[in-house]
Amino acid sequence: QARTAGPVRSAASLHLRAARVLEDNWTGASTVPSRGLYPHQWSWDSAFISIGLRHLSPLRAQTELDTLLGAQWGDGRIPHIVFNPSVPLDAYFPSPDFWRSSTAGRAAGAPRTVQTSGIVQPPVHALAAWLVHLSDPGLSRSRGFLSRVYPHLAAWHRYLLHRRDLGGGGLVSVVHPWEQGMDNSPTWDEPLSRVTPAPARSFRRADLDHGAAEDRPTDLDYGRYVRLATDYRDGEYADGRGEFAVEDPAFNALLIASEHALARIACELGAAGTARHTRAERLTAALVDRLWDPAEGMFFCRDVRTGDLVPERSVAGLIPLLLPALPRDIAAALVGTACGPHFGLGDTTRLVPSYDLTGEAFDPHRYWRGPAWFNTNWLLERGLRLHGERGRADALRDAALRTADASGFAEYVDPYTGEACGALGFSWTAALALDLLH
Ligand code: 9WN
Repeated sequence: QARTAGPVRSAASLHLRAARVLEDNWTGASTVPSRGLYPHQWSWDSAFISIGLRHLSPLRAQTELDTLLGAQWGDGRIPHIVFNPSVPLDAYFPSPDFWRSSTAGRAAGAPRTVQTSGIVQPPVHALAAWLVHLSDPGLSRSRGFLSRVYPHLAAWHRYLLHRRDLGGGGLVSVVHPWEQGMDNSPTWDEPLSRVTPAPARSFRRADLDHGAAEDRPTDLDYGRYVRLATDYRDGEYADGRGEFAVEDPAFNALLIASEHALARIACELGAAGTARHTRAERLTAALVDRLWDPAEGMFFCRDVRTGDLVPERSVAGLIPLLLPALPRDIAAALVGTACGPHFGLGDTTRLVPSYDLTGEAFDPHRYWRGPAWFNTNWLLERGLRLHGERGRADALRDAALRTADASGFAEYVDPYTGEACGALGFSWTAALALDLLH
């Protein structure tokens, strides 16, 4: 049985502590994920951060998203990192001189004045923009927030749906593990094994200045990350050529949830949202068709280069629970899998782990190979609530709040004990705790 972390300390003081983390990580125009390990702006972090920030300052939440969208490329992609020019180059690897966005990304329309990476991250942004709007519709309307972000978000979805349908089945492919956001998930082991690693001496891992080596991806993982990113850059960030192309259920589910949000934004702006809702439903059907495994009761990744499903159980395969148009029997099967021996929800684990508890590669401390993360648990809490699982959703919310607070808003935690791993004072942990509190 999982240990409990004691009673939630007062909600008001939890609110204050979470707000302080976000205050400390605020740079004036956006929020860093963590001061030491991640000193720039990250794409999906900012989306989650704005969802929490809206409870402190809807204006700051709008600014967070405006800053990110200000770095969008002409082809519609939202880069996974927007670099802060005042941070030394050696503070984070890969740095702007690796990505060379303003030169190598010229053909794809990279901005000239701001340096960014050239890959993307999961499209949580339209969902975030809609939630930010709802927190203070008056302020949002008076500042023209939705009419300003809508064309950017529409172009972003267009890029993904048109340039990234590498499997030809209507779903989006990621071309790098960093794009999906669960960097060293065992899901990538097989598709990555075909990639020749860049030599370890050709780069310096700044992450090891801040994080424990046994909690982080290995040097071999990094060699492959660097090789894939180098090849993408050297091909001027043109899509469709790389060795690595994977359809991931979480990435696609977040796109679909965001497409539903974009439909709501369109309605709020006086346009019809029906076509977008219909497209979201069509994408949900494609997700089921291409990635659902009825025998296992969860979604899996499809390796586009081999055409096969990757038989590793990652939390990414549960995230489609977030989708309103999911068939009832599939939603019920996902809840069963989350509560079963592989993820232990409401039973052996305190929070849902990032990877199969019974999997050979399971490691409770190594990054995305087992630890529990707060963004995925927040998404599952929403999914449970959406599909009528109120008791389970309440229990998961309480566990997330206790664990976020007791761990010092850790980046990730041991899924059994809640022990803190990675950075402390991590922004999306604080932000999503704030959101669960409200
Ligand atoms: C690479 C910022 C990011 C998160 C990712 C997480 C980690 C970066 C890294 O940190 O990735 O993008 O250096 O390890 O895996 O999900 O967005 O918090």
